[in-house]
Formats: sequence, structure tokens, C-alpha cells
Amino acid sequence: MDEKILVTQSSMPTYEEYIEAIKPLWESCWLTNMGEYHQELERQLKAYLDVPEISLMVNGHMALEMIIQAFGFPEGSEVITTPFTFVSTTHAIVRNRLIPVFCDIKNSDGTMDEAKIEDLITEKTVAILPVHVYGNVCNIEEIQRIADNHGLRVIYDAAHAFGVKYKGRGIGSYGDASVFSFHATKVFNTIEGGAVTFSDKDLYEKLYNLKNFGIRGEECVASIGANAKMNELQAIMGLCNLKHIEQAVAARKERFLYYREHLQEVKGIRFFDENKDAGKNYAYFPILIEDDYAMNRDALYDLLRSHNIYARKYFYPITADMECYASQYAGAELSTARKVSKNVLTIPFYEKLEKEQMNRILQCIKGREK
Ligand code: T4K
Repeated sequence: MDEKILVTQSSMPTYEEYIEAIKPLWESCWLTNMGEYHQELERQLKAYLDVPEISLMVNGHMALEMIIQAFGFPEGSEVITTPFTFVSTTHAIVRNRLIPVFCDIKNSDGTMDEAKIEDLITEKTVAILPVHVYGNVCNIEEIQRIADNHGLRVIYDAAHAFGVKYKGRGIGSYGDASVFSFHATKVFNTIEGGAVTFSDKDLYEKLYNLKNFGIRGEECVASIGANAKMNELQAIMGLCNLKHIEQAVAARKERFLYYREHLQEVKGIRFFDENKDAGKNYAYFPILIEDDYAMNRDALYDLLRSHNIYARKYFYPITADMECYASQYAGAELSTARKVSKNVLTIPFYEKLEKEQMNRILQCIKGREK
């Protein structure tokens, strides 16, 4: 059996580079609580992501929970969101005691269908929470127009959109706030990690309190908060990985183009549309298996597995259909999301994926057209 190929593989600095970088911690013994590396990574990411403000978090999910909480929406308020995402997006809303109202997606790029948002707005709606899924940029202008007309907040889940620029500006500078994930599986990682980006300076203080128990001095706890801080070992991993980010994205681009070149002629395999105003970070390689392909998505997934190739069904099922939500949302009109979710497959894709491995994957997919 050929060697296993997983859907992704963490990008890492060399062992020596990381070990050298963490050495000073054995002098300082300062491992967390907004240490110097946490602060330095905030400075560097603010510049790299081209955002006005940033707050680092222990992971992307807590970043989502913290920013939703920071807005202080009344319990039971409704948040319009997409079900075509990783379950974190939906959980973060529910764990804040808010109600997700699912909006269908567009077949073209998998992002929220902005034409369907307004019908879902009620007197209880407080926010729109779309996802730049796979790094595909949502219709930012239209979502903002709707939000402004109805006095709603816009919080983007930008977990997949690290470094993406839209119309020349960092993607995290749009809306009221955006959330990034720096999980081990992402284009840029801090092992686990995440960040919230935003413009309103007051949010920095609110998030600071929320991520560190509300502590403002040895004898002063100013507000009620959790613990969601990024520690120094995570921050140092981020500083090391950030040094190599251009190279990492370039390596991904090369592999992306190779896959595209070989798959674009395959009948029944479709790609999501690209937004001409947006840059790409080559985070994932999703393909859509259409009816005129030789087999359905699940059969292709199984075929790849039989060759020791671990593609993943990101994102299936849609979150509204997951066991913990299904009874509430069985009747929701989400036909495009359900269809896309049933047809999508993300094939192995990462910085160090070798050409031979890509050829093995391509061989399984190609030459099977009806
Ligand atoms: N919003 C969205 C839209 C998201 O996609 C995510 C996370 C979040 C919010 C929340 O952000 P975080 O709190 O996670 O920062 C993975 C990731 O764990 C998750 O971060 C990611 N989205 C999601 C799409 O994918 P799983 O359950 O598929 O991971 P797992 O353990 O099956 O790993 C997948 C593959 O990655 C493995 O086969 C090999 C590779 N891998 C994995 C790990 C853990 C590595 O190379 N190194 C590793 O350390 O969720």
C-alpha cells in the first residue's frame, strides 16, 4: 500500500529555528499572560493582516465566542449565519445564548447568499455572521448595506482567510470585526491560536478583559471574563511561521495551479468561482463532484481512501443538520447549502505536498469521466 496522504499537514519552522526562538523563555520563565512575544506577534500580525486593531486568542473558536460576547447582545437575539462551515461558527453563537438563523449559500462560491438575508431579519435580529469559507470572500458591500439599513453588526468568520486582501485592504478590516484561526491545519499556525480584528479601539479593552478574567491590576477585577489568552510558546511558533509565510503561500500557489491545470478538463469536476477583487491564500482545495462525473462524492471519497488518500468532506453535513441542531432546523430552506455540502470534497493540499503525491491523487480522480 502506498504511503498515507492526509488532507493537510502543518507548516512548521525547522526544529532548530523553533528551539532557538523559545530558548529565552528558560531565562525569563514568562510563559503566558500577554508576555513580550504575545505583544510582538500582535504588532507583526496587525501589519501583515493590514488591520487597524487585533487581539490574539488561544484559538479561533474562543476568538469567535469572545467577540460575540463583547457586543453584549441580549439573550435570545437572532444572528443570521451560514450553515456551510465548520461547526465552531454555529456553536459560538449558541454558546453565547443567541439563536442562529441560517441563511442559504450561493452555489457559485459557497458563501452566504446575500439576496436571502433580508427575508430572515426580524425584530430580534442583532447581527450577521458570514464565513469567508475556504478563503472565498463574501459579498462584503451588499452585506454591509443590509446591516447598515437594519442597524445590525457584521462579524466575519475569517478562519480560512489569513492574509487575504479585498480591494487592496486586509480582509479583517471589513465589518465590525473578523475572526481568524491559527490552528495547526491553517495556512498560518500558532499550534492552536486565533485573533479578532476590528476598528473600534474600545473593543481592544473589552476583549482584553474577556480573555483574561477582567483583571486590570493585582487588586482590580474590572469585569467578568474567561481565560482565552494565547501563550508565549504559541506566539513564538507564530513569529517563526510568519517569517516564512510568503514562501508558504507561494508553495501552495504552485500546487494549486498544478491541480487546477490537471483537473479543469475533467468532466463533472467543478471549482468554486474566484472573486476578481480578492487575493487568494490557497488555504484549501475544494472540488465539487457534479452529476456528470463517473461517481458521486461519497464514492470518490471511498475510492481515494482505498488508495490511502484521506480527502475530507469539508463541510458536510451542514451545521444545521448536525445531530445537535437537526431537530430544530429540519425544516429550514437551505437547499443550496445541502446540495453543495453533499457534493464537495477537499482533496489533500498543503505546503509540502509532493508532486508524486499529487499525481497519485490526480490519477484516482482523472480518467473516470462518464
Ligand atoms: N471557523 C471556521 C470556519 C473553521 O474552519 C474553524 C476551524 C474555526 C472557526 C475554529 O477555529 P479553531 O478554534 O480550530 O482555531 C480541523 C481543525 O481542527 C479546525 O481548526 C478547522 N477549522 C477545521 C476545518 O479542520 P478536524 O476535526 O477536521 O481536524 P483533524 O484533527 O481531523 O485534522 C485534519 C488533518 O490535519 C489531519 O488529517 C492531519 C492534519 N493535522 C492535524 C493536526 C491536529 C496536522 O497536520 N497537524 C495537526 O496538529 O478540524
